[in-house]
Amino acid sequence: MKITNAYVNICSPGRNFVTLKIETDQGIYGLGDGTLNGRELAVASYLTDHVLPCLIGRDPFQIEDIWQYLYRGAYWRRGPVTMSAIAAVDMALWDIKGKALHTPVYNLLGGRSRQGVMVYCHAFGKDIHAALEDVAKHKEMGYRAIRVQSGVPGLKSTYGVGKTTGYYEPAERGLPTEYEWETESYLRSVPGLFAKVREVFGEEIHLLHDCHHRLTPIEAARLGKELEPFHLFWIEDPTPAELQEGFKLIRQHTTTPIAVGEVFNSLWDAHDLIRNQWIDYIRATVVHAGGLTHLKKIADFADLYHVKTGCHGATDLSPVSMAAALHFDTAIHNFGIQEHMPHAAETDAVFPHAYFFKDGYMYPGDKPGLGIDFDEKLASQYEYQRAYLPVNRRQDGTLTDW
Ligand code: GCO
Ligand code: MG
Repeated sequence: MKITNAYVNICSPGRNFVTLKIETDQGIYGLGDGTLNGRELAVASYLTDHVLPCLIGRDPFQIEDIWQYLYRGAYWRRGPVTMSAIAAVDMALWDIKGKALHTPVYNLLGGRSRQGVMVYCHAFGKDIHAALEDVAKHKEMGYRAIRVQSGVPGLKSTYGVGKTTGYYEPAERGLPTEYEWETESYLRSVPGLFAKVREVFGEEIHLLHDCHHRLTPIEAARLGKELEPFHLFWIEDPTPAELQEGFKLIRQHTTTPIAVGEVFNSLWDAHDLIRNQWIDYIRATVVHAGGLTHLKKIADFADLYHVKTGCHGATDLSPVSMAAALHFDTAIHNFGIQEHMPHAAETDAVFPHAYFFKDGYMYPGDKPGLGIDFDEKLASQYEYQRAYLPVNRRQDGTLTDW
């Protein structure tokens, strides 16, 4: 089999997505996701201008060799743009191989390790009362694990809390919006939120919380310690992770489990975190961390150190990535949990898919390959529109992590 053609589509059914299609001489095609929220066109150009010309004529079954060719062969390594582009190619090649062999991708990754993939959803509210109502709603929908975020007294907006109920989408069209931030008010409000959630909903439900890179290690240590009585499944991204040893300090002070990795793009971003057992869950994703080929290596390395996976699954990962993540989650042994933020109806219509949600679990479906398709005609009705993630400033005007 040979690759005969490959092209990138950028569309915006509800939000922007970068989709790669690779075609072969046997009529089989594969799909990959290269969406990098707020920087979509950079990945599209990296693919179109630099990667795709090198693919024509290659055997799509040689996934490892093509991965190494694109990674080592570029000389310049890593980075979110490069690794998202490589991921898009990698996903499409696994999709092609599955279709050619008439088997779902989870079979190529080792076969089923479990029946269903436990997912966590997002509940939020402008205050504790509204957040509790949203938790009740999501529990009713069947979720067994719920991430809870609430507005912080004194702040006009905060991460994870949508303007309307039910749907949270951080990227906005136009230039970046500015959010405001004050750590002390946040730290004062979070323990009260979880005390209340446990009081109302009991111990059975798994609870998660995303700090979205906003704390210093010692502040995160304080939060982790104060949340211990409420037995969270994890706190996520407690502190920016460029300094991996920052997590040592958090670890020394708290037994609240720690998850990190949605902005990572290679194993090297998590190498010290994993081998020192400073984290419990690695959240790298198939699209931003070099595709299934590299994510499998991250998971296998993490497995040696009792670290489980918890793949990022926000709406800025297209349904192609969600499909790939679910095959991965079904196959690997050290799966922990999968994030699930349902896409808008327009997105689902453009990407018909075999995966589905039932009673707190998701399933990749049994179609050959990734079990995902792309309706290019429908996609052409949704033109790309520039959109950015917000930026964040403290109340005195200092720019801080969003
Ligand atoms: C999450 C994430 C997202 C990111 C978004 C950025 O845990 O789901 O933190 O909400 O902010 O994916 O593009
Ligand atoms: Mg997050």
